[in-house]
Order: sequence, then structure tokens, then C-alpha cells
Amino acid sequence: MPMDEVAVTSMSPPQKLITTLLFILCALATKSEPTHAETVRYTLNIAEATVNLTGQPARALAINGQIPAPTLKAREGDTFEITVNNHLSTETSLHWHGLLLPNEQDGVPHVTTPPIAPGGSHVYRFELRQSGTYWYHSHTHEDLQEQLGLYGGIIIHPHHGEPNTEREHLVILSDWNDEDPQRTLAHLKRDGDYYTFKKNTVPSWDRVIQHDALTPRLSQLWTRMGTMDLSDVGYDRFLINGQVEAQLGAAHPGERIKLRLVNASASSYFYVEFAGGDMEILAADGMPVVPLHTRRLLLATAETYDVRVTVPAHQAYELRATAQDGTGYTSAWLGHGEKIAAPTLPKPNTLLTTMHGNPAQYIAHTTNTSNIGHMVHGAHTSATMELHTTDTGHAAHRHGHQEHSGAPPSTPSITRVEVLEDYAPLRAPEPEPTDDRPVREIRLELTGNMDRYVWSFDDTVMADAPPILIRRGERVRMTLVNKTMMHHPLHLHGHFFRVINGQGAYSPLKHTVDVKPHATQVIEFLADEERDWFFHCHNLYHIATGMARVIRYVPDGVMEENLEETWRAHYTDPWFINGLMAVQSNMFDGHARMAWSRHELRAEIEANYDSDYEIDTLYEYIVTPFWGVFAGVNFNHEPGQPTWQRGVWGVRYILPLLIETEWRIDHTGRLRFEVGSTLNLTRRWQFTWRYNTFDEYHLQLEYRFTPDFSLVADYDSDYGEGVGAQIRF
Ligand SMILES: [Cu+2]
Repeated sequence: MPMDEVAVTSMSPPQKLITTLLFILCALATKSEPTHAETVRYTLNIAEATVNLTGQPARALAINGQIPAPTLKAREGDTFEITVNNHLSTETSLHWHGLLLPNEQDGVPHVTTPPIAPGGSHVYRFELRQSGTYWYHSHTHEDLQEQLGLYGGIIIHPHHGEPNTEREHLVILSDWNDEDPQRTLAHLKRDGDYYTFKKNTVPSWDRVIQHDALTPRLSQLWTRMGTMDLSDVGYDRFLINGQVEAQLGAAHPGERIKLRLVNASASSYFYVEFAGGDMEILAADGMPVVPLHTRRLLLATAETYDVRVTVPAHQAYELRATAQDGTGYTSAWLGHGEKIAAPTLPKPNTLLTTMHGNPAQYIAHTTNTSNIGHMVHGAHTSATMELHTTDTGHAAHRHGHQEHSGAPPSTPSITRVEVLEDYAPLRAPEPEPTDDRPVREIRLELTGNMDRYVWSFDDTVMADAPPILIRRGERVRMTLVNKTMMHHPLHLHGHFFRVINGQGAYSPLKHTVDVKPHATQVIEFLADEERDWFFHCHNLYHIATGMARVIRYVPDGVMEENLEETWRAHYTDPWFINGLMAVQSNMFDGHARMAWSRHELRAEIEANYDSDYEIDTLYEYIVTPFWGVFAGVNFNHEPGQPTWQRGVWGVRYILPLLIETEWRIDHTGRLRFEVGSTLNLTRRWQFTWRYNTFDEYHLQLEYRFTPDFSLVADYDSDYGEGVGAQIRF
């Protein structure tokens, strides 16, 4: 009972005496009871910072000068009182990821909590209703603040039970680019495959042939899905606790150490492995699970796991987090002495992935740790089972549990998995009590337009979609159907949900769920809160382009109109301008595109140096990722002739094999059909062809020095052959 809440109003003298005695008793009880709830205060100053993680100084954002931000620690039942001062020149916010709290404390600007203005402050105050490992981060996505360093850990110790005497470490994983994240988003908006050049994963035909991947590649192209994509961004560095390589401290042989793993990356998944042997998983997203041993654990963005490791000997053991896309890793060392490294994982080959497959790149890769595997938890190896598939449907089938059954499965059958990369073996220690709540079914498709880099639910960005309506007292069952070739880490604010994973009433509680490419994942939560809550993909570049929704409790969750208008303006897909300019010996070619959500304005000019030119200015409405309708004006000029101006209308459609087609008609009734595509011959060589029914054609060979600059050679039916240079912007 917090003292400051004891209100003494007008009372008689005996009442006053009794109240005073109670007050003293209460105060004495406070002294003798060390676990009494307290108010835990922090002051967090958000400001610009400079980091040097690559040898070059780069702009970052920090809290109290730290990246990660200070770890917030308290006990369950305590009250956090956190003063946040914004020293930036832009708005900011902080969200307490995974914490159950009153709606207005949740920290989503323009949805639950007002943004903190430049120079402004905000005091968050809420009681801690849970224990475990959580984290906090900026929820201001417009300038992608989380990518720049605004994240930190939260550790809440349980109120009851034995205090943990084991040594423990917080391990915060993140990803880093020196490039400003707004540039990164602009690059992705220009070309969703932009960073495949940097990562050397261009799905080029030389690699297809080299990897004998013709069938899967043709299948990918036929379904127009492109290649599986394990991450959109090519990062410079991956970090543990803000460092490329971290030292966690001393460790003694036989000592059991608890590691609180937090994936605070903007858009990276990590495989985590300990060189000293298995990890024992104790909790997922802060909630305890039946202990499960594993060699390697896949951590989706925004998830947390508590694991326990046992130190084999007087040596330094690596805890390695390898980015899922295989482009790098970060290490933390436990103990001192001879260094024992964790294995290097092979780079995944996404070319070999088809729509219903998985790269399976890490299957049974246990080589150089097998010699120490027996030292740790050897008793469990008899129950070892390999989890190869990433398809949760397969997993459920394999375990034979009923998906939605309230009946507890007989016995937990899995105590160890080699690689934990789906949720099937995770099991809550206590069954969920049965109830007869009404069930609300919600089906959401996870959608994206990789060509234009727009991410969404049901092909609609948040700004264009109504809130998802639920009622207090319901059981909400969300069926999440991933229609894309990417993983999406979906996060629900203010609630825990059950990940329906085949464990029946023992389905684990989480706040973030990875939905794998082309997989379906069901989650269920009890609607016991009020007002509006955010539900979104935790890939920062996906939320920034619209992959989010408001989940609204009705009727008491109705928000004021002006607040709703605010979030509509802030949670849309922002517009970007991009294009190219090619200066060649025979012609000039320029394209500019301004694109946002389902809309696109385009201007295209082709000209020679003899005042012969053609200009298209068009507006296109994108109906689905595969087709759009457009209208505009075409200008055509030839020397000695008057300039033609024609109104044009048409349809653009992408055929299987990613062949682009366009039907257009002008106001004089002339119909034109055009077809063309671009082929990546190698990482650097590209070939583009285009032909239309006016017998015009264009062939271009391009050599890319960077994704921005190339040399080109072409032949055009109107302008002849030429060579030149091309820049993209
Ligand atoms: Cu996503």
C-alpha cells in the first residue's frame, strides 16, 4: 500500500488514534518486509549522439548518452515513474514492449499517448503487473528512431519466490547501419531488392545456374513472388549490448548463468548459439515456459527469451548471434581464458526456396560443438528431435495435438530440440483455465508489394483501414495468413496471446509472434482491456510503410475524432520520389516516380539531341501488387512537326515470370500493347528489353558499379544505338 495514497479526512479523535497506530504498524511492516512495492523512478534524456562502429563516425540517438538505453529494473508490484525528456528537434516517444499497463501509458504516439514534443517532457507512471524480461523503445517510426539507438532492456523480478542467486546478464541484440535509416527506407522504396547488391544475394541467373536452382527459381518467377527474403536491409554491423563484440564477465566451471536475450533489432532475426553447449529455455517474451533445451534458437525481432547456460570449464565461451540472412554476426564472451568459438553458420540460399518450402539452411549443422554437447544436459539428448521445417502446420501435425483443444496434452514429449525455430515445442507451465467466452474470429492477411515496398494487412495500409473492433470479455482468435516471402514479427500491445502451437491449453503466452513466409499462425487473447491498442509488424521498415492496425474495444473504446485523424495522418505509407537518368550518346532517358500507398505519379522522358522527344506524365492507381490502372498525357515531338498531345488511359499488368505488360489507348482511339522485363544476368550485369505493337523496341545492357551508378549500352528502334552512364536516385 503506497503511503501517499492514505487519505486522512475529518475524523474523530479515537479514529485519528487508530489511524495513526495503523499508519505506524504499516510503516513498521514496510521496514521488515523488503519486498514491499515501491515507486521506482528513472529519468531518461533522449538526445543526439555519435557512434563509431565501423571506423567512421555516424549519427545515432541515445538515452542518457547510452546505446542501449539504461536497463530499467524493478519488482513485480512496483510502480514505474519514468520521466522522459526530449532533447531532439523532432517528436519522440517511448513504448514499454510487452508490459501490461493502462492504455494511456503505452507510448504509441497519436494512438495511445501524445508524442513528446521537441524540448518537451512526459512522465509515464504505471504499476508492474508481471515479471520477466522486456524492453522499451521509441515508437516514433517516421524518422525510424529505434534503428538509431532508442532501445533498452527492462528486467522485472518476481514479487514472490526465492530470489535468483544465479549470475545473470542482459543480452540486447540489434542491427546497425551508418547510413541514415530514412535513406535506407528511400532505397527500399526505390527497389525492394536494393540491398541484395550489398549482400551479394542478387537472384541473378549465373547464381541460379551455379546453384542448380532453375526449378525453384522458375517457380518463384511463375508465382510472381520473387525470391524469399530473410531481410530487406543490408546492415553494416550486428550488435550485442551496443557493441560488435561484448564481454559479459567472469564465469566459473559448472556455474549456471541466466541470459536475458532481447532482440531489439529494427529488422533482423538472429540465430543464437552458445559455444559451451545447450541453452535451457526458461521463458519466452517474459512468460515462463516448460524448460526446453536447445542448441540453437531463432529470435524474431522484438522477442525476448530467458535462457540458462552452464559453463563447462575455465575458458571463454562465445555466445554468438548470427543474422538470419547470414550477412554477419555479433558475439558476447562469457568467462576468461582460451576462446571457444560458436560454429559459423552457412549462409542461407534463398534461391532454393519455393513458395511452400524453406531454405533449410541450418539443418543439423552441429559439427564443431558436438564434442562438448554431452557435457551439458546430456540426459536429455535421448529425447532429441530435429525440427527442420518452418511450416507450423507440419509441426502441429507431427506432434498430433489438437490445435484448438482445451484439453491438456498427456505429457510434454519434447525436452530438447536441436534448433528451435518454430513455436511447436514451447509449452506453458500452467494450462489456460477453460471458459465459455464468446469467440471473435479475425482473419488478417499479411501482405506486401515488394516492387513498391509497401507492407500492409489485407493489402491495405493502416491509414486506409478501419480499426479492428472487438468487445471486452471476448476471446479473440486471430488467424494470421502470411501471403509474402518474408517473416513478419507481429506484436500486440497491452496483451499476452496464446500462440496456438499444438500444445492445447498449454499453448505458450507471448506478445510477439513470428509468422513465417507463406505460413498461417493462429493466436488467441482474452479481451480484458479497454480502448485502442496497436497491433503491427515489428519490422521497423514494415510498420513505417503501413503494416499496422488499431484494435479497438467497442463501445467504450471510441476515441475522439481529432485523435483518430491524427493517427491516420501518421500511420500511412509516406510518399517518396525516385527515378533514373541516363545520358547516352544516342539519347537521354529520364524517369521520376512519386509513390505512396496505392498511388503513383510518373513522368518519363526519352529524347535525342535533335529535339526529338516523347514525354509521359501519368497517374496510376495500384489495384493489387500485380496490376494498376493509369491515366495521363503523352507528348510527342519530332523535328519540323507540331507537338502531339494525347490523353492516354490504360492498364498495367505483371505476368508470370515478372513480365510487365501495358495496354494503353489514347484519345484518338489508338491502342498499344507493350511488353518487357529486366533480367539480372549477374550481380552487376542486367539486361532490359521492351517491345510494343507500334513496332518500337528497346534493348539495354547495364553494368552496375553500385545500385546507384551504371554504364549502359542500348539499341532503340527510334534513337539507334548508343552508350552512356546512368544514375538512379
Ligand atoms: Cu513485416
